[in-house]
Amino acid sequence: MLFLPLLFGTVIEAQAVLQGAGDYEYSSFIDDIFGEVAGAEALTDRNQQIQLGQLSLSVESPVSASSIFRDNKLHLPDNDDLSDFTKYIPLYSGIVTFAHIEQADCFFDPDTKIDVAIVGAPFDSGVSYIPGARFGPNGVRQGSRRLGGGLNPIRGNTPDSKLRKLDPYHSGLKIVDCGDVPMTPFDARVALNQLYRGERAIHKHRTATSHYDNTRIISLGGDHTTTLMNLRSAYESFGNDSLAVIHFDAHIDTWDPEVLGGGISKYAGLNHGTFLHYASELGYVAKNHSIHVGIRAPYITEGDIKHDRDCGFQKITSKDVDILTPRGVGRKIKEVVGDRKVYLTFDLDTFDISYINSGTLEAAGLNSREVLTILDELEGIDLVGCDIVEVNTPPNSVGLDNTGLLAAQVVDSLLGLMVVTDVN
Ligand SMILES: [Mn+2]
Repeated sequence: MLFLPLLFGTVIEAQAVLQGAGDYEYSSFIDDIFGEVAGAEALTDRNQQIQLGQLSLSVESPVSASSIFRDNKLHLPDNDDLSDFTKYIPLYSGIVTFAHIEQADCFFDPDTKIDVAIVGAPFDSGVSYIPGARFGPNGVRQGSRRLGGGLNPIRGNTPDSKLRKLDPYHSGLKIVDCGDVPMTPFDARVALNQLYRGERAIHKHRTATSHYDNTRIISLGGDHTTTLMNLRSAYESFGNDSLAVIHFDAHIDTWDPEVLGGGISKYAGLNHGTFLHYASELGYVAKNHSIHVGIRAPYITEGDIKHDRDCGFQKITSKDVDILTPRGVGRKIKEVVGDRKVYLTFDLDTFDISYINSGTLEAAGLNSREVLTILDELEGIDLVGCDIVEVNTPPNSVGLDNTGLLAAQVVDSLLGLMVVTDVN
């Protein structure tokens, strides 16, 4: 009981300043909640008393908490009135979609117009080290609950950036959450084909207001093997021309299947460290216009360096970020991709081990500001598809919340990059 009168005393002091200064009606936050705390006359008298030193802000204050509640009874709505349910929805409540965007039936209702679709790829049967990314789509959505609206003071790198003025969630584009592609955990070959067919079905939707004819996809992984299917569907849907691939990762992921897979079987050869070898071989990767960012994991054989170059990739290591600066890294990436159509794939292990849980953690990684600055520097690229992968958020895992939250923040940036070129 000691604190409430002091709190209200402070409010009344603030009110005295405003009343003294002007000739407008003033309603305080407390007034809005409890009704008028005290009559205007009583307040004026009391303020004068305080200013003259005749009244101190003590527990003997005539405006006590009990008198406030007694004089300002709560008036609840009618028993059958639910109109206030739509006025304020807590961000931690409700059925969870990415950033509270609407859910759509992307697979069985081909007539729905969609500009950007978010879809989960819950799969981790291609991991060489730590499984758990099958829970990634759910982890990203849980981590995205505070997103979904409003301008962001750090979106965009400069005050005159278009991103700085962008609220991607209310830009006029139709952005939906498709839920997840149901990928069987028991046969990776079938599961990856399910993902391909799911993405193909989404890509076939027409757009609502976007200047692209086909729906663009942001995929939530899932281990990095899933990117091969994302790339395949994007490549086929956007002109059958190779895509400039921006690959954020601690690892090169172009390993020869004979090297990472051991030549045991063809099935074993396709995994989260070899998918870019296959993507390159299949012609999805625009050679000389594709780049790795954040590389730092050891090579497996000496031949890996040449093989990686043959797959068409340049690279920026994690230490290069110190030399080039994050904005310099962004400029370098833009130089490399030019005006080609771009696919961006983001392995969460780009971040340092101190931030996240992922499939193959590596020390000496990037921090969250560096990543967000690099991504925003890519403003203007022709981004036709992207994904976040290796989001390890299995039940009871350490660091689960931060992992999902950081992954969601990356998706938020990717969404900004997709939307910014599509609005005036
Ligand atoms: Mn990877």
